Amino acid sequence: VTQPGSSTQAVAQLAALLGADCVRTDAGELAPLLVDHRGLYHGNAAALILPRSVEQVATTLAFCNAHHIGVVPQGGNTGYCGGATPDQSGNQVIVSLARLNRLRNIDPLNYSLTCEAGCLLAEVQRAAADAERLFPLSLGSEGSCQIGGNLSTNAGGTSVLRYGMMRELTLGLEVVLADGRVLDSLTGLRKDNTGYDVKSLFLGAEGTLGIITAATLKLFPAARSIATAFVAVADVQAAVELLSRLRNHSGDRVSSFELIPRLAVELTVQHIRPTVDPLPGRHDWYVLCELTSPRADEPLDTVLEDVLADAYTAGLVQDAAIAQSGREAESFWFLRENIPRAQRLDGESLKHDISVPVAALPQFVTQAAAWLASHVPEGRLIAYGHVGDGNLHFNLNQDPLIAAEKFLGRADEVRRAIHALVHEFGGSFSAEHGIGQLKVGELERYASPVELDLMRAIKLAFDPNGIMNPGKVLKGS
Ligand code: FAD
Ligand code: 2HG
Ligand code: ZN
Repeated sequence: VTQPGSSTQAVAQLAALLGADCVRTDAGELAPLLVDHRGLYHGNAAALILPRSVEQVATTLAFCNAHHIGVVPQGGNTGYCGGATPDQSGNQVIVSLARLNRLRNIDPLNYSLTCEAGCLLAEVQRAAADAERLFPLSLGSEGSCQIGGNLSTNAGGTSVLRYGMMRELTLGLEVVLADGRVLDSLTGLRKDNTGYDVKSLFLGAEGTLGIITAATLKLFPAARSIATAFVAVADVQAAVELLSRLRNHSGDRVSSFELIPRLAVELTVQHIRPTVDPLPGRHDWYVLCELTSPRADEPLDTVLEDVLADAYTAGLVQDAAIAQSGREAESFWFLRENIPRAQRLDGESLKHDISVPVAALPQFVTQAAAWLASHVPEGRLIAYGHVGDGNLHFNLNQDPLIAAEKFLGRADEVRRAIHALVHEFGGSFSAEHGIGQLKVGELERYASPVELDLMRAIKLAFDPNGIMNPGKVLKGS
């Protein structure tokens, strides 16, 4: 938003306000923050701001607002849609939350925890576990993504089925607004009907409305009984039916239910050591399912075995391995969590983070797979993920015999076709990864005019100068 040339002066002023230690311009230090995790976007920045306190975040935003400088909040930079990457002008500043990483309070009786935005998700899970509680959000990137990034993308992952997405796991927020004012809504209240739920607008806003500096999160009783199985299923319909049976017979103890196609197993075994294929034969589809209970004496293995045996008799299940130890369960999860990395090591990918109603998933997969088989010989379908939420990563990997450019050249057409089919099924083209800069056009295409109007009005009310993460989520913002 600033004029070229004025940014050097602005950076010097920011350094004077915050201290030189908080304002970095070294090209080597900035380089990894200027490219997104998937390598889709490359930007530039006038500086990296590394605040140590909420007051320093407020000072930064008040200054940038007064000088119309674009601000790009950045957490762990693991996002999938280029939301944390600045534009190429070199006039924007990145505000990293990495040093705002204190656990402020844990309240076991209230089943809540308050932490700063820069805490890593894995650290928060550990802090909860140390207090014999569970913070259930679980993602493959949990060792490097931050709570602020999870809140801002409304992250999902592998336990949404039981515990919900980040929005449902949040009780309160502390946010610095675009003009530097601080919204302190860090309440641990479970019930609070006092007017509009303003804080909820920052969840999933991808840094376009303000910077989240802290959150109060919901905790649950720790899991004391766990049963995990890697199951070969007849098809996607069988997976959906198995989920329903498991939920019913276990008293809703299913915490994860992930669909995995054969190609995902093969690529992970091929590219990532030490991945082990849990079953001896080859099957088209698998699910990785986990049952958990806070009771130490709940016979979840027996429940799982019984349901799987019945499902085998009914022709839904073809084979299954029930983990005999925590180590074996970890090896099943190692396979699942490494699918994105295996995809990357195997070549180029086209990714579609879609959801449809769970019951419609089998029909959607059948139709979409048939279209791909007849129209896109350059790619191999690798559809996996959170089937219990109706959310699949409906991805394609480059056929090794086809040149990358030829495969990538099909991206727009394939996206168009898949998202059109998702729309027909009443689904979403952005189930859990967000919009960022990658899907701004898709939001324009699929959101209703009323929704877009309201979103623009909210943006204008919260950020009248348009400094917060310009160009992300809303077109022309
Ligand atoms: P970043 O990438 O740094 O930022 C993401 C967005 O949030 C940007 O728009 C940024 O500007 C904004 N932002 C960051 N911090 C703040 C803040 N404090 N205040 C305001 N705005 C902020 N996602 C899922 O939903 N489910 C999954 O299962 C999942 N699995 C993944 C597995 C792997 C291996 C990887 C690499 C990613 C995965 N993701 C998944 C995507 C990603 O990890 C999540 O979206 C995560 O929540 C992003 O957190 P981050 O700290 O890296 O955020
Ligand atoms: C997952 O569920 C992530 O593993 C990443 O959301 C999905 O790479 C992907 O498409
Ligand atoms: Zn996912």
